[in-house]
Amino acid sequence: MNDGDGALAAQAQGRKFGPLGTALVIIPTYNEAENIKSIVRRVRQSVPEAHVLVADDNSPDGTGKLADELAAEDEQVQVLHRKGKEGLGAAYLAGFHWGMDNGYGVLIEMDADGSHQPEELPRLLTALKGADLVLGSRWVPGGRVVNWPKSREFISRGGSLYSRVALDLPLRDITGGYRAFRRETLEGLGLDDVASQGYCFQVDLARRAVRAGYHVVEVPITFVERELGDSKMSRDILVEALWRVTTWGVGERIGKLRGRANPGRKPSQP
Ligand SMILES: Nc1nc2c(ncn2[C@@H]2O[C@H](COP(=O)(O)OP(=O)(O)OP(=O)(O)O)[C@@H](O)[C@H]2O)c(=O)[nH]1
Ligand SMILES: [Mg+2]
Repeated sequence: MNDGDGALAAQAQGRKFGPLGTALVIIPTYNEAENIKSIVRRVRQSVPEAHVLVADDNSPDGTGKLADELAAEDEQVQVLHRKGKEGLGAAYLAGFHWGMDNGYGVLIEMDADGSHQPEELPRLLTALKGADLVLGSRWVPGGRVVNWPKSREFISRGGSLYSRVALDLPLRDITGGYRAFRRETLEGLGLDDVASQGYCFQVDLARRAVRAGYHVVEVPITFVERELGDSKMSRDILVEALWRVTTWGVGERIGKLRGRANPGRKPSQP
């Protein structure tokens, strides 16, 4: 939601948010050799106090080796080598667990391809001081995309709109992947049963955060289309998102109807 409106914002009023703790910027990579060095350098410059974790799925183009070189010369950069390509969702889950096991207070999601500008990280972190989860948002006032073909914008806007309506979520950019979580928020989302892989991984986490009653704030970002390397977006990822979002939406509506028929019954958890 936009900061300041809606039920959750009202609920958050008067709530005290604890200090943030050290931030870990998690960058999942698959064949990002052309991008990895510049993105990590930009993160380190933009938020020098934050640490970086590159979660690489054994990229055939040697991204993991380049990340090791960065880690060797900078103790605030770490690399999580995974055995093979398992999708964005699995890489983030592994990164979240690594970060929580190692005591980080803030876990940030960011793409390697430059679409998420590291220079906007300080704004996300400032917003997180008064929130449980901050979404970098292309579709709130002030947010925008640069160099995207109309077809891509249509798919992205449509995906968010469909998720908003099907799942009744008070959010504008539900598929975006530039986000900052407090660790306590992640701990409350029930990550162990998240099975989503691609875009719907992002929808799934946003849905869980809203259902759990967390204060979710959208901060406008400028999303820049990748200039180097190849997109991993595929038809399968879109079909997975459409299928899962529809299934969740239908499931939740059936749950509500059952709840109305049996008022004593506890609503199911996300
Ligand atoms: N570890 C890991 N990272 C992945 C995987 N698939 C995608 N990524 C990374 O996730 C981020 C987002 O992927 P992109 O291909 O840029 O997807 P996108 O931003 O939706 O698509 P474009 O706008 O076309 O770039 C990038 O940093 C990718 O390298 C995967 O299976 N494993
Ligand atoms: Mg991208």
